Amino acid sequence: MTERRRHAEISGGGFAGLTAATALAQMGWSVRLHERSPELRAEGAGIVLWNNSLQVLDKIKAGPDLMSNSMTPPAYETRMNNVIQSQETLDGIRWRTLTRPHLHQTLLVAAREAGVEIISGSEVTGATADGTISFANGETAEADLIIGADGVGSAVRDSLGIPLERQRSRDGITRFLVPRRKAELQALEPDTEWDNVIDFWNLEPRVLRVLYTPANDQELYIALMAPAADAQGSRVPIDLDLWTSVFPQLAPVLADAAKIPGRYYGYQTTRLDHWTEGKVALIGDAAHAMCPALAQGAGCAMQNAWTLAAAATEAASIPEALQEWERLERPLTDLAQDRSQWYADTREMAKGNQFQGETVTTALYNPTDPHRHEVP
Ligand code: FAD
Ligand code: 5PR
Repeated sequence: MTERRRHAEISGGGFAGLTAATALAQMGWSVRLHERSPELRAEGAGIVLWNNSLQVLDKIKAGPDLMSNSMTPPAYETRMNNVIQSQETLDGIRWRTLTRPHLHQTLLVAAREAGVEIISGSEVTGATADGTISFANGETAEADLIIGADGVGSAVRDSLGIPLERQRSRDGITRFLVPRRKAELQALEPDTEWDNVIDFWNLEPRVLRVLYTPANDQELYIALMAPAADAQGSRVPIDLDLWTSVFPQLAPVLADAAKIPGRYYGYQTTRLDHWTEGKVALIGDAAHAMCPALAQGAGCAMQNAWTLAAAATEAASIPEALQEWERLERPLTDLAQDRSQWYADTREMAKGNQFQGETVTTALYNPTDPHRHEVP
């Protein structure tokens, strides 16, 4: 007996949508993915991934490609007014730093190899609980499963009228990819290990922070944080004199950042009343956008993409399976959201020694372990 191949339609070609599409296709589904932009590429600079998403990337066979152009820095260092507070080696925690374009490209290759049909320039306008997706060009399509992975402004979510709460924070950040310039930085500060992640905090006399994250041998990810109320600190392109006066040891890479237009993102959290409705499920920023403190937004997106694909594949009834998936998986993402929001509100990361306890619960999670919800 041959069963009809089940079909999924996905809105959004970001990290969430590409991961879900690849996982479903590898699990035997026919999958169409719609990306509104005419081009398939990642915006933004660098990213940190932890065990939860690295396990998923292994499962969808994107691991080797990812490892080829990423790194695990020797330590996560935290400084306050340039005084080292901690150098956490994160022993026993799997983590990688890389660029967003590299992660996106890796996922795109995996999706294509898995047989996902990717349609760029295709804008989704909404979906219904009974499995109809609609497009800006007036067309509609039917599916056994529809995934809204269309980001923080999700059209799929909004078409379903799912109630949400949005919490904004006082701080925000501008992110850049620049050349490493390790030799120049070493000349300025020879005793510094410039392969570390270095989280340079200044709270007094003024809140300004630079998160320095080597992404590979050539590329450096730097994120510049300032309160939204600080017009000069949050300005783009950045005010080079201001940033260089506070962080003189970073002068060469700040000069590169100042040449890039940049965009200031205010920290915010989006919480939904529910993530699924009938045959529709939401994942990624569409369902659970979070502050970046734990570096878990994309991690949770990929984790939920994988567990959703697995749950739907095993399901006798998709709507019931989706509800059960949310019940089992959502608490981990809620925790990451709450914890990240708390760090954004309190700026407690500045104290150093933060990567322990609940802060790393999501980072250590293995969403591909079939026994993960069993009580030991
Ligand atoms: P998106 O990346 O927003 O992708 C959505 C896609 O859907 C886009 O391609 C968009 O064009 C498309 N789309 C939108 N509307 C439609 C439509 N109507 N029809 C079709 N397509 C549509 N996470 C980490 O894990 N580690 C980090 O280090 C990290 N750092 C961060 C730093 C900052 C400052 C911020 C703001 C976030 C950070 N994140 C990090 C979070 C991470 O970037 C996001 O959580 C992640 O990119 C979300 O992926 P997504 O696929 O859900 O959404
Ligand atoms: N961690 C990472 C990051 O990119 C940001 C933050 C923490 C990896 C911001 O860009 O706290 O803002 C943060």
